[in-house]
Formats: sequence, C-alpha cells, structure tokens
Amino acid sequence: MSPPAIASLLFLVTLATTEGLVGNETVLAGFPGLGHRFRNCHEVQQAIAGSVDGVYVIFPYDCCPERPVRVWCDMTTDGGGWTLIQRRDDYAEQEDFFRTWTEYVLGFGNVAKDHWLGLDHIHALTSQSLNQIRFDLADFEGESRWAKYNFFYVHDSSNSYKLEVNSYSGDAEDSFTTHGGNRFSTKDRDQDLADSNCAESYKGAWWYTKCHATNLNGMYYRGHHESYADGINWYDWHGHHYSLKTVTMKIKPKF
Ligand SMILES: [Ca+2]
Repeated sequence: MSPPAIASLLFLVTLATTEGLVGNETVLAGFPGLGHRFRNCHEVQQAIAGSVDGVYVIFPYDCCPERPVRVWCDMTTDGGGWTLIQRRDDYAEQEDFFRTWTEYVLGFGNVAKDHWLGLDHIHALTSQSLNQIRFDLADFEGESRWAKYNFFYVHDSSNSYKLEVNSYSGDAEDSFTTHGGNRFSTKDRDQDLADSNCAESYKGAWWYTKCHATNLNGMYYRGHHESYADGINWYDWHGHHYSLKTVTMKIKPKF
C-alpha cells in the first residue's frame, strides 16, 4: 500500500473512531488513495460485490471531490444501493429533531441510528444525476408502507433548499408531492406559505406549505397523540394524530 493510501486509510479509521461507532456497527470505506471515491451508495454497490447494509464513507461533492461524508447504505431494500438521508426508529434514547436551520443544513445524529444527513449533503447527492427517493414507513401495529418518487431534487442554499419531487408509486398513498416547490423551514427560519410558523407549530423542520401532509422530522410520540400534527405524520396513511414507529428516507440515482 502506498503512503498516500495508508494516510487515507488512517484518516478514515480516525473519522470512524471519533464518531464513536461501537459494537456491531460496521464501518466500511472508500479509500481515496486507491482511487475508489464512491459518490453515493449506488456506486459502492456496483463496485463491491456483496456489499451489505452499513456505514460507508462517500464523496458526494462534485465541486470538492476530497470531501468525505459518512452515510448509511441500504443494500437490500428494492434492489439496494440506497443512500439514507433520514431515519427515525424506536430507540430508547431519541435524537432531538426539533433543531435549528444551521443544524438541518449540516446534519445531525448518528448515521447508524436516527439522523438527518444534512441539506448540503442532500443537495450534493441530488445534483450528481437524476435521483429517486423512497420512504419506508412502519407503525406500532406491525404494518408497513412505502412510497417512491422517480424524481427528487433539493436546490442549494441560495434557493433555500427548495424541493422538487414528482412521479409517485407505492402503497402509502402520496403525502409528499404536495410539498414540492417549497423552501425548507425550521423553527428559526420560517420560509413556509402560512402566516404562522409551521416548524414552530408542528415541532419539526420540513418543506412546509401551509403547513403539511408529511412531518417526518416531527416529535417521536409512539403512535396516537392527542396533539395536532406535531408527530411523525404521514397524513394519507395514519393522519395527523399518529406518530410512526419507523421512517427511512433514502435516495438513489435513477440511471
Ligand atoms: Ca410562515
């Protein structure tokens, strides 16, 4: 192994270690010094036969190809090759999702558990090529649903990470297309279409309209909640008074 390759490997090991990954969680990485700079999980899957679900280091920025980003790759669902951009699940310790603009831009949480990848990373990934997005949802009664959109793009910061989405398929019913064309809003940056502050009212952060049919960054309430529309809601499946158990948002190049 050449000195640059060893340096790269050490860097990635350090990166993984400092993020505190322990136990059974696997860190697999692209090695920059060896020329394997995978831009997304789909490229990892194509390059590494038998690649499994786990944390990988990818290089999604076409502008700055040396910039590494840790992501969770789903290599099993719907053909695999999916890069997670968000996950919620029934963890004993819940990540706080009621966060500020800056935190939503940069991302937060543990990519091996509940996390938001970050709007800059999502913009970079969706700029590489035409991307699709898939939502996998589960409730506390053991039922699950999915929704897929064949086009998903998030604009850059100068356009407030505006959402473009269309072409639904699935069995969850479409609760997301209605959010297309809207800018991202957080409690400290109200860019929605309502007179009120949707993120503040519904304790989340999203491409709010006036306000929402999906609120997947809302409060983790574990099923039915009396409060209105501030849980992890997917309106067309469980309405505005039911907070889902599991959510993943994942993207993959269409071609
Ligand atoms: Ca508003």
